Amino acid sequence: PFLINVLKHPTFRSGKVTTRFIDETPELFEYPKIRDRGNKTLKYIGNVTVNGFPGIGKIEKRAFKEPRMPKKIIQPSKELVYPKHILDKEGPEKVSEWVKAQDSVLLTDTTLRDAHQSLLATRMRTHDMLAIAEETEKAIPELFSVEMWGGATFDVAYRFLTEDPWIRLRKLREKMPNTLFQMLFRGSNAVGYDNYPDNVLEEFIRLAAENGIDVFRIFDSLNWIPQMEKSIQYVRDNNKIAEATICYTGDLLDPSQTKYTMNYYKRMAKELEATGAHILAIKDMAGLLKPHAAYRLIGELKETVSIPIHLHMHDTSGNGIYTYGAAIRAGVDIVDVAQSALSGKTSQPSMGSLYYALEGTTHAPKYNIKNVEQLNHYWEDIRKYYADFEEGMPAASTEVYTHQMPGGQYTNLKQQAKGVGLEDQWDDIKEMYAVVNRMFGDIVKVTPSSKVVGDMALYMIQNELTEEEVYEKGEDLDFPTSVVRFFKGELGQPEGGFPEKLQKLVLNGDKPLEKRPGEYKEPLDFNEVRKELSEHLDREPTEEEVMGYIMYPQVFLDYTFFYNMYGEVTKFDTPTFFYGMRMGEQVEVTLEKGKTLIIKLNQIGDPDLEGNRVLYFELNGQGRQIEVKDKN
Ligand code: 3PY
Ligand code: ZN
Repeated sequence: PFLINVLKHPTFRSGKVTTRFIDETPELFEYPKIRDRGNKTLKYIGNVTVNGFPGIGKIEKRAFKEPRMPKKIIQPSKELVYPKHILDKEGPEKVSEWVKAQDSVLLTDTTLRDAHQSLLATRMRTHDMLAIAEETEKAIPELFSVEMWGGATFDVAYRFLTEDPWIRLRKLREKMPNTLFQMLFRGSNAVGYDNYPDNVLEEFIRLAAENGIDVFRIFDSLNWIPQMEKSIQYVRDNNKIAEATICYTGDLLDPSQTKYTMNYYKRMAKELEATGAHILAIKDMAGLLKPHAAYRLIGELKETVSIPIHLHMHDTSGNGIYTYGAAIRAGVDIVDVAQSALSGKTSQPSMGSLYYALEGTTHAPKYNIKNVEQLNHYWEDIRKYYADFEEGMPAASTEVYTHQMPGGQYTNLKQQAKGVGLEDQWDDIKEMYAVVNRMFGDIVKVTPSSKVVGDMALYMIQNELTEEEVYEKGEDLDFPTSVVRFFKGELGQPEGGFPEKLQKLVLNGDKPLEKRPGEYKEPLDFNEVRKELSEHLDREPTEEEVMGYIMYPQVFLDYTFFYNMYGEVTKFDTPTFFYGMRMGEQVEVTLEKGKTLIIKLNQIGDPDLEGNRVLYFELNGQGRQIEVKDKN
């Protein structure tokens, strides 16, 4: 049809074809571009239909209903204050003052980040976030913030979803201009597992701020402040909110606790306040903070620092709401919750449950529960799309108080165990996790230190090693790389130092670092990296692409490879993205306003000798065939 349209055009027939002809009739020449995009789309759908999606394999596509959207959102009063407006007009200190002046507890909604990281292996797609973003801002404008970026989402977006996390950030920002956006930043590990040179942290924070992040929750996986100071300063330099974090571990009220005591937390809180934090976060990444401990911890920290306190926890034990109740009575300023449909278990406690638990009390959060319940219908329906990623625990489990595994790691480590065929030994792995923690000297366990503990636990189970055998055979053991790096000091220094005997065995003659790892690193030459990447891409990369490449070089290159092959797969609805199409089914993919592809799958041919199948589609009414190699 492209050629026919051109041939039939009067100018073409008159023979006066100049470049102006192309300029003045772009619609004729658009066609190959759309055709190319159409082809890529069919290639993707054909491939996922025949071969399934990585990690879940080939599964018959179920019939999903359209997710329910809110029907009637009640608007808030006119006097509502948006902390985002305070930040933009008056700066971060004023936001801290405003937070402290509120009687009611404020909320951060983690649905778009930690909730799906902890329940659905971080697989939530931008498509499903964007569809509810505007409604969320309208329905709960009283939120302190929405956590929607950082942690594992950066890596997973590129690696598994063929999405650019920077685009996710910008698009959500367009839809939610009045809401503070919050990210989880792993201090000197940024959004990776490695230590980066200081100028990389600086550049990452600058770009994140420029693209729309307002609140940076900065933590270190060993609670080592030297690993956080630079990041706090860079956030301040960008006039954004630096939320410096203490990771909570152990049990504050356990009389045998000698390391992570009230004095430890108070000392750390004071130091973080002195580094220039605008807010202090208590990050209970595993969900170990029991109600009475929370009351004591928050009460005493409120006396210790004058910045507001933001509490984060996971509901793994099922005690989350009780702990929040106690923390709120003790005066905590902000707590993290998720939409009910994505709350509980290894995720955050439920926003709706907290509402009713506090109804009528002085500190009850202010928002419209009916609005929230309507949003929750949407999430109830969306969660079904991701059922095949639900690897977590079936219900609350109090074993977390023993193994102390972070909520975000639970599904991950289980996947990792499955990958090496140790799925059936999951109970042993959890026990070994606690043993390894003790061997390491009782460390804070959160990305990336939690991965070190997990890797060692898997290693010991896989090689049938007991604790004693590790000490006996240590010199001949080939410890996992992450364990060697940890004992070398590449993640920084744990409270109380490393256990010497084990460190000697693991390092096998190598000397540990004595200073902050970043101090040994030369600043990165961004120009060099840009040049290198432009050779891979065959074009000039954006600053954000350069940063994606710095964080995850191979993952980023693989992402661009798939992007070039399949195009903007973010435009597909989620069932089509994960499961492809059923025979006879019709789906619509809107590539941009006014450009919708209507796709029907008519037939799948038998494989030829090489295993290739022909898929017969209709694309906007025209027959199209795509050949796909059947890998099954
Ligand atoms: C992350 O670093 O991704 C976490 O969620 C830690 O809790
Ligand atoms: Zn968390």
